[in-house]
Amino acid sequence: MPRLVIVSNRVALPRQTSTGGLGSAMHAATREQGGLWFGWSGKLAEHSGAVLHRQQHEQVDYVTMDLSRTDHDQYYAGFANRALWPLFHYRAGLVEYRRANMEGYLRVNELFADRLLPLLQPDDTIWVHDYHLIPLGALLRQRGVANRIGFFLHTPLPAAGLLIALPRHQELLGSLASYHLVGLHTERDQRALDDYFLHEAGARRLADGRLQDAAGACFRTRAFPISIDTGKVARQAERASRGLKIRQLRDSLGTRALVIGVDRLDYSKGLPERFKAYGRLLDRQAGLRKQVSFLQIAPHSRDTVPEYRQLRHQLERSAGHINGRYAEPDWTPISYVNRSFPHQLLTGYYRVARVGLVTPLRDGMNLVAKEYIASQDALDPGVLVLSRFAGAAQELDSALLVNPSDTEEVTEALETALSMPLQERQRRWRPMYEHLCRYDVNYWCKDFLDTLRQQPTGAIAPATV
Ligand code: GDG
Repeated sequence: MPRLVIVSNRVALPRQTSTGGLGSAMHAATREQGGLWFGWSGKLAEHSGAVLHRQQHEQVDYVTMDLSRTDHDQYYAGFANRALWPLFHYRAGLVEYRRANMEGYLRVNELFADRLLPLLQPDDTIWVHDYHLIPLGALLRQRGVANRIGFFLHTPLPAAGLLIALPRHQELLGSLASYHLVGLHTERDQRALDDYFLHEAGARRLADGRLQDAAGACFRTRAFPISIDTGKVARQAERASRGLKIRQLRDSLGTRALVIGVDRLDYSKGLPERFKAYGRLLDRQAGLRKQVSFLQIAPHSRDTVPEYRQLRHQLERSAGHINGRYAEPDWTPISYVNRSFPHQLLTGYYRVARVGLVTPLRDGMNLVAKEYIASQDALDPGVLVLSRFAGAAQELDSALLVNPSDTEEVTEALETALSMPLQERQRRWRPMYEHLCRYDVNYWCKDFLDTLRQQPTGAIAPATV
């Protein structure tokens, strides 16, 4: 089997706790067939890419490079996280476009291409991940790489009408045509990309369903909903639930129901709206006070981006306000924790929680929703309250689906979840769990890579990025 080369902004090194969704999925892929994983080390140095750090574990070579402060600020904090991330999450008002940042983004993508090139072998299958590295495929083609290259976008993709607001969108998004396969989480995201190419970039649809851009490059787009290692999460949760920490949590709850939220601290996750809905619940249902506790775990992320710092302060105020208003000496309504926990412990918390509250304003997929389902006890499962705007809602359709901006709707869903009889909880949970057992992360990887390896090679026009 050809070697698999994974390229992503960050590399989840072995034995490192990662709070991103990509890490867990990729370990599963590389474990199977071995290969190379290339990316940024997460560290800063005087010069970008001056040395490559190498590590080998099981069958995988991990190769990373440092970035200079300027490259980091322009490529990562600037263009990727202040222009592309908000745009792709439908938050046009938060987009901060600066030409220097876009140039930094292209420069770092060039550096990725230059440093990766000597590490490649002719029959490698290359899999590039996420919005940080959109132009990488085209830049590798310019350097003569003819291998099969696939790209997977982990964020949503908004409608073409919004995408064209990005200066130089043709250059950026048009470069996707250099991949053989472009994967997205949902059919809605795929439609958005197809529409963009067909209506804004002069592409046409070929008889075999692929797209051909104006320069003649042919590529396939398709939805591949990412998933989790369902069996592993279920086993972890079962084991964790017998551990000391989880027994202590159960004891401290007594008969109170636990509502849990677990998210990277990010404005796409709808946390202020969620806190508001929980506050409204306590306001409307005085009888529920002291009967329910909300645990929100939200490890910090992207602290160098101003919007994330503002969000932190907003949430601290909001949690403080709710606790100040409703807490009793023997009851804290919200426990708001900004630390990261070992994953196994997290699955134990999911299992104790009567309600999983997952209400992003937009989310490519949302693995927490899937982990919550996988962690439940079949005899006494909890209820998932899930935003319609998470990609996961396409599959987890027997959850209580809500519009996260509709405070009343989220509050009502919480009420329904907290009073749901056992039979209905089981009836809703079972099909979602069975779906996740069948469509787990291994299925996702295999499906993407099989599809990539089936794509015809050749007819890839040199790209113009
Ligand atoms: C992006 C897209 C897409 C969270 N807190 C802790 C912790 N986590 C783990 C969760 C889960 C992962 O992080 C988060 O994944 P999500 O999918 O929920 O969200 P993003 O990080 O935004 O991921 C998303 C994903 O990529 C994959 O394509 O689904 O839409 O935005 O696995 O359990 N893990 C540990 N401690 C924590 O405190 N160990």
